[in-house]
Amino acid sequence: MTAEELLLLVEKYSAKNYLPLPVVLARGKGVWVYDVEGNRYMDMLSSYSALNQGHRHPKIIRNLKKQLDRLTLTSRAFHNDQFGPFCQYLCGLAGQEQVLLMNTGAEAVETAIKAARKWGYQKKGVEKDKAEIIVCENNFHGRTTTIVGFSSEPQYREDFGPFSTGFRIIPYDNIEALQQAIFPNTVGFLVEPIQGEAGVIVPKPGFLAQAQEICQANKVLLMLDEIQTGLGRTGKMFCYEYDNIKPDILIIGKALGGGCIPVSGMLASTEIMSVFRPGDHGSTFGGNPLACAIGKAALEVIVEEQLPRRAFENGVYFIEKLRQIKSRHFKEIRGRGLLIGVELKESSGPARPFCERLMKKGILAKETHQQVVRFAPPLVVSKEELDWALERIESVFVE
Ligand code: IF1
Repeated sequence: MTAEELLLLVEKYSAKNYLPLPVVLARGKGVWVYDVEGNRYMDMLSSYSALNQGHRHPKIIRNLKKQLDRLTLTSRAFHNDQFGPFCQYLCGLAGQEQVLLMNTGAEAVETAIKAARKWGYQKKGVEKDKAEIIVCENNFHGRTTTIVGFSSEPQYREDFGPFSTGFRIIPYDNIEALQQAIFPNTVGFLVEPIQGEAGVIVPKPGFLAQAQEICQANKVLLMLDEIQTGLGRTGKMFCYEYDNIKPDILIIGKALGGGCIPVSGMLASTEIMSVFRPGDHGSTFGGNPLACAIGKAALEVIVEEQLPRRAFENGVYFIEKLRQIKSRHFKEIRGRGLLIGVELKESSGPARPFCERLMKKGILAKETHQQVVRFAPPLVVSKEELDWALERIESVFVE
């Protein structure tokens, strides 16, 4: 089928909950994807950081195919031989005692919310159904009705109410606001180390360390959503490492699935995880043998290919080169590792037309909110490939 014929099917049979760029992809390898006509593009979105290892990484695909020929799904009603080794490897890498495996990021966030509340009632003595969790303005933690209920983005909430109570919104990167938002019923502070969807907002150095101090002093769980920033994206295995801290609850997803299937998890101490008793929580696919086999291979690739260090070094290089581009459209270039946002001036109009022009030059990037173009290539990208991209980025932003 031609791209036009395929797009007609989408028009007719799919909900319009996205406005994709007009490109129909058919193949992918590494940082490159190919449309149905065979045109090549560099993927500078990495499916919102779910492709840190690149498209169809050989080791991940090999492990996937091997597991496909053995066992794919058992449910957690029975054990499977991939589950324990993956949990052990993941906990070791994160320096956490236990993990509860789920599928999507939002599910892992919901799991963390349930854990924090239950911990609050059972371990902190918070009054039943009065637990509060602090979140930040411009947060993005997923699309369930509970999660969008504490979003500050009107579009994510509009006509989806009524919403859950028990959340308090404070400004991001504001320690005083955090201190003032803590009350006896506060059980957790849920926050992204860098706000991705908000436009790659990097907090002041030490923000997380100060937040942890305040949380510890008030017996509040620090719950870090590293679904987008984790697994090497910002130049460290986990973004919180920049502040030399470790969260009480760590939430990961996206690249944990190696660019193949949804794998997510909530990690914490045995003390926190012990609030879950058999039957309290679960999911049909959570911890399935295929997900565990892929998840372990996905992590091994990140470790063996030193993707956090590569993201750090290539990120420094890429941001430096972007800043050398003298574009009248650039307002600010910010980010860490290979999570980079280029904010355009209002006078330049919205970012979307620039993304369409980038597409015509062979680069697939996505705007976030109106004015920011996010550049987040797979972490396996080479300097030569970044140079290839920089040439085309310059040709779009410098007339
Ligand atoms: C969309 C962006 C949006 C996330 C963080 C949890 C989740 C995400 C920090 C939920 C998911 C995705 C979802 C996708 C677009 C993308 C996204 F931030 F990455 F750009 F929307 F804000 N925490 N982010 O980034 O994980 O349930 O999707 O597996 O919903 O449009 P999920």
